[in-house]
Order: sequence, then C-alpha cells, then structure tokens
Amino acid sequence: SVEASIPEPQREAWKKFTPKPFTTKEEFGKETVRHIETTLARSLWNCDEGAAYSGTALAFRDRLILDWNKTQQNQTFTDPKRIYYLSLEFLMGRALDNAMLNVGAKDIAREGLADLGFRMEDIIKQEHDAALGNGGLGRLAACFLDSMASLNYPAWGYGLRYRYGIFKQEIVDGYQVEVPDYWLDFNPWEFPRHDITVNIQFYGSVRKWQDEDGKQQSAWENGEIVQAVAYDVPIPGFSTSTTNNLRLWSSKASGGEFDFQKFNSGEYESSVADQQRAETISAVLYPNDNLERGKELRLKQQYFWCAASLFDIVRRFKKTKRSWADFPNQVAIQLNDTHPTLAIPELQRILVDIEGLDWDEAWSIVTKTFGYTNHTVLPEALEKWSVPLMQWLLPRHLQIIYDINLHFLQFVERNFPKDRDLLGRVSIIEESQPKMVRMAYLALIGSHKVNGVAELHSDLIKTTIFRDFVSIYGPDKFTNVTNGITPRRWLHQANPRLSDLIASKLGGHDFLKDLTILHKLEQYVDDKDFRKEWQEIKHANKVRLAKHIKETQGISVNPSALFDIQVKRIHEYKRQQLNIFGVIHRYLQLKSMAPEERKKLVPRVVIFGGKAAPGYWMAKTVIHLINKVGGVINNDKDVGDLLKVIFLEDYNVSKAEIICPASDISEHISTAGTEASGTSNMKFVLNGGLIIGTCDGANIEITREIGESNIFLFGNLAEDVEDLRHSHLYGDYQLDPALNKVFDEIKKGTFGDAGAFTALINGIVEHGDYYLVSDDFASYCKTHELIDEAYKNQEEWLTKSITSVARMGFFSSDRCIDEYAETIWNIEPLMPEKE
Ligand code: IMP
Ligand code: B1N
Repeated sequence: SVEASIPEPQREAWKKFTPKPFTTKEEFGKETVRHIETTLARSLWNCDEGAAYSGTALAFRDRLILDWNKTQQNQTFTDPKRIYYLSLEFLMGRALDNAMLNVGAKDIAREGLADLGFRMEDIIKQEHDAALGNGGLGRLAACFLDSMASLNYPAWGYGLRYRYGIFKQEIVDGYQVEVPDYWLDFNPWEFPRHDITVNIQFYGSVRKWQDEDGKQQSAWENGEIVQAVAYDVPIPGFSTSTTNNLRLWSSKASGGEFDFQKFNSGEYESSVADQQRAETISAVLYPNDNLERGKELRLKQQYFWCAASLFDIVRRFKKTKRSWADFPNQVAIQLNDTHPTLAIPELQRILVDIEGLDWDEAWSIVTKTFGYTNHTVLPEALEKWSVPLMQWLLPRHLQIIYDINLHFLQFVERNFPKDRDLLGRVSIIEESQPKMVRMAYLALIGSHKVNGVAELHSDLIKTTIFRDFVSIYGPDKFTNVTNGITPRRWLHQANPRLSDLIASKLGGHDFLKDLTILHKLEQYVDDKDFRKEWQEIKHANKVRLAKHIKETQGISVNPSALFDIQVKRIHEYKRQQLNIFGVIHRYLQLKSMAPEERKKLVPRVVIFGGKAAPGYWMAKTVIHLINKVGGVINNDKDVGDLLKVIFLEDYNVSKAEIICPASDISEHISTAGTEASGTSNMKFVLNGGLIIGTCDGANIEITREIGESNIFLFGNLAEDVEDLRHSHLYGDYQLDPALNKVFDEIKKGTFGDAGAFTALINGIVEHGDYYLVSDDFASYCKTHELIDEAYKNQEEWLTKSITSVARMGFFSSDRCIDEYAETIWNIEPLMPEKE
C-alpha cells in the first residue's frame, strides 16, 4: 500500500543508498550519459540533440524528484493546512530551462553539455511545450504554481492530463488551419502513479430510504465507472528546495485495459469501444477561450476531474484521523473560474451520503473550504448546464444542487420578504426552456470568498453579474486580487541579459524573489553606461525576434524599426480588428505622401500572433484579413521598410518568451470593461516595452504604478460603454470617417476577395458595433501618431522604459499568492527541512 514504510532498523541503509543530487558538471555529465545510454538505449554513435535533451531532462527530473520526496515527506509529517488549486488548464510551456534556473544549476549544465559537444540553447529548443491551456487563465495557473513553490506554500495543483493540448496553428493561404498537438511522445516531466487510481461514476440512479433512526438517506447507484489515474508533475520553487506537486488525472476504462469477459466471449469490438469511450474523457482540451458551449463531454471532464481530486484530498485528510469540523482548518480549495464548481456538490455528497454528516454541518464545512475566482464578465463565457443533461449524467448532484438552492432561496426570502423578483434573479436554476444550472451562482453560494482578478474587474462583478449577491451577503464576501506573473520565467529566463544587468546594479538577483526591489533601479535612470546597455539589450532582443521571423515566415524586418506587437487569443473583444484597420489607415496615409515626406516617418513592424477558437468564424476572418493586408503591404515597393505586417504562426508560451522582450510597444486594446485583467501587458512592461492600451483590466493599475506619462492610453471608459452601444442602435450615429475610408479600400478588393470581409465590416456598420471599434478609432490612430513622435526621441523613450520597469514590482505573482494566502486561504509557508 501507499502508506507502507521501511522498518526502523533498515532505515539507515536506505538513507545511505539514497542518491545525492549532482553538484558539478562532471556529476551532471555522468548522470546525463547514463540516462542516454541506459534509459534511452542510445550511445555516442547516435546521440542527436533530441537525445541530449532527453538525457539532460532525465538528469534534472531525478534532481527534482529527490527534493519532491523531501517536500512531500515534510508536509506529511508536519501536516499543515494545504491549498489545492483546481484548474482545468495549466499552460506550463517548457520545463527544462525553468528547472535548471530554479535549482540554480544552469551554468553547470551548460558546461557539462559543452563537454559532451552540445550547445545549451539548441538543447532547450528541443522540448515540446506543455500546452494544456488556452491563454491567460491557464498561464496564470502556471505562474501561481511557480510562486506557491517559490514561497514554500504547501500547495497542490489538480488538473486533467489531456492527450492533446491546444492545437498547433498553421497558416495556409492566410487561413488558420488546426493541427493536433500530440505532446506525450516523450514527456520526462510526469510520473505515472498506477497505484493512485479513483473510480468515477457517471449516469445511474439515486436510491432513497429511511434508516433505523428515521433519517433520510441517499445513494447514487448503478452508474458506469471510469478510472482516474494520477500523473504527477514536480513543480520546483526558485532558490528553495520546496518542490510541490501538480497532479493531472488521466481516464481509463475501469478494470484495466478492457473488459476481458467481453473480450473472451467474442465481443472484442465492444470491449475496445468501452475502453476508447473511457479514454476520450481526458483526450483533448477544449480550445475555447472565454466561451462555453455546453457540450456533454466537457461536463464529463469537469466531473471526472473534480471527483478524482476531491477523493484524493479527502483521503489525505482522513489519514490524519481528525474530526470533520477540522476539514476547513486543513484544506483550502480554490476554484479557477467556474470550471471546477462541481467540486462543491461533490464534497457535500461525500460528507452527507458517504460520511453521514448532517446537511447543515456538511454545508458549513463546504462553504468554509472553497474560494472562487471569477475571470470574466462576458455573457458567452458564463457557464450554464442544462438540467436534463445534468439529470442524466449526475442525478445525485442535481438533487444536491436543488437542495442547496432551496436552502439559499429560503434564506433570501427570510431576509428580503418583500422582493419577489429577487428569488428568480438569484436562483441557481434559470427558469428557461430547458432549465439551466448557473454555475457562477453555485460557485459563489458555495464559497466563503469570491474574487476578481483586477480592481476594475472586481468592481464590475459587484455591479453587474453579482449585484444582487452583494445585497444578500454584504460586500465583504467579495474581494480583489490583482493578477501577477512570475518574474523567474518572464524576466530571468526570457530576458537573461536584462536580468543580469539589473542584478549588476542591485547587487544580485534578490529582486527575483522580491520584485519590489526593482524600485532601486530608478536611481540609475541617468547612468550613461547603464542606459547604453539597456538599449543594446532591447536591440539584441529585437534582432533575436527578427531572426525568428526570418526563419519561420521568410520575411526580413529591420530591427531598428519600431516593433509594435499584439499577441494574444484572437477575440472580437480584444480587438485585433481595430489594430489591423489602424494599419490599413497608416498604409493609406503613407501611400498618399510624397517620397520626401515619407522619409520623415518612423519605420514600423506590426506583429500579430494568436489562435482563434476553431469554431469562431469572426476571429478566423480577422486572421485572414491580417494575412491579406500583410501580403499587400509587405510587397509594396512604395512602402519598403517603412511598414511591415507580420502574423506569427502558432503563438505559444515558448514563443512568448522570445516575443515579450522584443517589443517597443505592445497593444492591449480591449473594449473597456471586457478584459478582466490581462497578464501579457505585465510581461511586456517588465521587459522594458511601453504599451498602448485602453482603460481596462490591469492596464489601469499598471498606469497607476508606472505613471500616466509612461503609457499610451486611449479610448472610451467602461462606464460609458453601455450608453454608446445604445446610441449605435437608437441614436443618430455616424461612423468614423477615417474608418469608413479603410472599409472602402477593403471593399474595393485591395486585400483580395472583398466578400470574405463583409461580415466583419457589417458587424460595425450595420449591427451596432458591439465592441466600439468605430468609437475608439480616431483616438487610437491619434495615439499611434503620438507614439511615432515619442519614438523619435530615443533618450526620452529609454527613460520611460527604465522607469516603467523600476515601478513594476507590484505585478509579481508572488505578491498575488501572498494575498490569496492571507485573505482567502489562511495558510502559511512551510519551510523545507535543513539538511
Ligand atoms: P493575454 O490575453 O495577452 O493577457 O495573454 C496572457 C498569456 O497567456 C500570454 O502572455 C501567454 O503567456 C499566454 N497566451 C495567450 N494566448 C496564447 C495562445 O494562443 N497560445 C499560448 N499561450 C497563449
Ligand atoms: O483570464 C485571465 C485574465 O487575465 C483575462 O483577462 C481573462 O480573459 C482570462 C472559459 C476562460 N477569463 N475567462 C477565461 C478561459 C477558458 C474557458 O473555457 C473562460 N479566460 C479568462 C487570467 O485571470
């Protein structure tokens, strides 16, 4: 069993045989070659870069596991309160570079690899990204894991082990084509735990009876069973031996590979079909960002993962033989958006149906345990599940949800007896056809704290989607925790030269553990040599990106041009369409100028990147337009180096690490009130780029920290959006004239078949311009002119760049995790044991 341990007298021998981590390049080389020769069965004669990567990764994995074992043992003995972070997405990116930096052995590995005939940079590039996420929400979860380990919090991540992560994007004739991302061919970073399995039930029925004491009992029976198998991924902290665990569940047919009875009785095909059906649950990540489509398989994924994780958490708690009342003192569970909301009725089911607690006692434990983070107010992203579907798949959970709702509505009625409409508005069940379960309401009612991810967003949820709940529970249930990013990956790893330059001034790399130390940089803002180096590093990073563009797209761009970058999921609310219309406007102006006049212009490279959800037709149209516009502008002799438009294929985390350090300007231009926070805005500024942005999400707090003169803000405010939308539909409303010219050009066929873009234009001209592209167009273009002017003064630009970085200390995910720990989780760090 998992609990068995070595008898006392033999423990000394055990300890003597425990492997020691490598500390020199020779020891590292020895480990690596041993893995290449024995684990991989390759040799001196056929070791390519792929094999060298695998050997290096295995040597580092061994190291992480030794620390991981100690951390887990220490946690088991000390038994502190733990935080469990439930997220359907973990967008981890590559692991090797991160592991090398976090354990502080990158230089040893570089030298060791050189001795074996390999270059570190080439080896790192061999790794396939772990891309189990769509965008910001999944990457935030990955930054949180890094911070929780680095700050020594006893923390676990729980997720799904998708066989296919987010698809790989190819651009063919200007269109997005999706290619499956099979990433598990060789994944040294996971440990299959075939001894840790949980049986998960679906479908079936509920039996009810009265026990001897006359108490009502319920049992969920006769369902179909699928097995969850744990795969563990070690998460090393930076500059600490704490190594936490990310546990990902994989689905498998229960009773092993397939049903042997069926197999032997000749039902070969159906036994294999059962197996495949079970494995489908964890087969693929849903590729939608900020959109929920109510598919049965998605609900199955959610329950499968919640039930397996809760079983595991409850099992760990029960080992300590504490009373149930102690559960919330030992366990905090954070819900990353509503995707894990079923964990709430599931814990209530375990406590009431299986452990025999009273409803009220159980419910008090549940609500003290959970916290819920909301990441969006977009209506199309708010999860709702149809009651008939839930009745069919999870009959007992539906009953529990109805009971939770009943108790809640009775409570509301007692407190607001005169407000009849209120009950319908706040009910977990929407009285539609069919009825729907509103998951955000269930998550809120089942949690003790609800938080948004930036100040504006946390204010907005209180006045929009959760308005009634503020009156019901009072404002204290709601709080804000502004997002952050890990400076280890997004500065030290992505931009090592800048990290080292900063360290040379601040007396070491301590700022990577306390980012607020960066403020000391301001005293060097006039230091000539420092400024020169800062500028050289930015230029070198632009050269690196230009090289990537040349290699992947075959287009040469001038690294001295102003690099203007917008990389993120393609979404109407993020407004890549505003950007490309702005580019067309710039092109038209340029074409109308005399050649001497053009010479005064600041050359620009406009770079786009990002994926569209496969079924999101409008987003795909935007990608198509960007590529068509690029095709025309990049080949126009009048334009030359003055304007280039690039669409980078397959934007992902490892590409973001090359892109973020290379911007002069990055664009975060969502319609005000739609982007909950944004996190790439923080990554770009931390790497010395300036931003053009709307007053939305974390842009507002970035402005407050770095100062209004260091950011280019434009556009309408969130508070005015509703009225503007109304005026489009019912007022006498005029399209922006410059935007109209852009549309005329598209309609003329300048960028290929005009018909392809009709819907995009009509959405703005005829159907109410929901995202306010026209309203913000003039101020957007004007602001880009200001940027051109500002860029001509390179000295001032440089001052802005340095000052901004110095003031970015607030946006570390370490600060963010400390806030969660203190205000929501009530947990403390657990320091690793001394050697
Ligand atoms: P944002 O929406 O620009 O704030 O994106 C947040 C972060 O998510 C980025 O900085 C990337 O790390 C990641 N990200 C966004 N879009 C994608 C994508 O399409 N593929 C992979 N990662 C992405
Ligand atoms: O979460 C990020 C924020 O920085 C972004 O502003 C926000 O858009 C993003 C359903 C989502 N919100 N909601 C999602 C993703 C997948 C899905 O199936 C919704 N992603 C965000 C981190 O706070």
